[in-house]
Amino acid sequence: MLLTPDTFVRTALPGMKRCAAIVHAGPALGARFTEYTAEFDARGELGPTAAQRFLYVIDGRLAILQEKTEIGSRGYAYLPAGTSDRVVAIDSTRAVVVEKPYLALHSAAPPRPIISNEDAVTAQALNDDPDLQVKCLLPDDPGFDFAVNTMVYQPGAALSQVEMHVMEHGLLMLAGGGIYRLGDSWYPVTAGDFIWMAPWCPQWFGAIGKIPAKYLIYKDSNRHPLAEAL
Ligand code: UGY
Ligand code: MN
Repeated sequence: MLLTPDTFVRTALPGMKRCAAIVHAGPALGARFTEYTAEFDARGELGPTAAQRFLYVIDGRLAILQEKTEIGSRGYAYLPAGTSDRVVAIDSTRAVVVEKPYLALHSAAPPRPIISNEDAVTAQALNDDPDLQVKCLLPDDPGFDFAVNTMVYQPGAALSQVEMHVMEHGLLMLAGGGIYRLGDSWYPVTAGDFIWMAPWCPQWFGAIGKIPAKYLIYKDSNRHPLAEAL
C-alpha cells in the first residue's frame, strides 16, 4: 500500500495531548505493528502504551521524561514494552512512531531503552554498493523483535534485486524520490510518502532525481515465522 500526503487524515489517539496522529499502518491492514506520524504542538504529549515504542524525530524536539533526555532532528528512542515513559514535545515537533507488542525470546533478554541520534550511527554499504548506505538504528541483538534502518541512495542507485521476504515493512520517504516497485506495479515516490509492504511483497527501489533519496524502514526481525502461533 502506498499512501501519499494528500490522502493523510489526522486523528487523536487515546491519551494524546496537543498532538495529532496520521496513522499509516496497523493491524486493521494486516500489519503486526502500528506506525504513525505524530504532529505535536509545543508541550504536546503521546498517550501511554503497553507496547514497545520506537520514535524518530523528523523535526523539532522531544523530551523522554523518565530517561531525562531530549532528542532533536534525526534523534531516536527505543522504549521497551511496559516502561510507559512520557514523551513530551518541547517545540512543535514531527516524529515517526512505531509501536509493536513485544515477542519475547527465551534465549535473549528483552532490550533496554536506547536514546541516540542517526548522526552517531556508522553507515554500511549494502551489497558493497557505496552509493547505497544503510544505518541500523537498533543494535544487532536477538532481544529486539524488529529493526529500524535508514537507507540513502545516491541518484541512480537501486536495490540489486527484487526482494521477496517474510518480513513486512513500514517505510517513510524522508528525502528525494525514485520509483518503487511493489508487486507488478511501479510507483513514483517522493519525500512524505508512506509504504506498507506485506510479507513477501515483491519490492525494488531505484533513486531518481538530483538529490539522494532517503527512507526510514521498519522490519520485523529475529523471530521464527511461527513465533506468534506457538
Ligand atoms: O532490509 C530490507 O529488507 C530492505 N533492503 N528492503 C527495502 O529497502 N525495500
Ligand atoms: Mn525489504
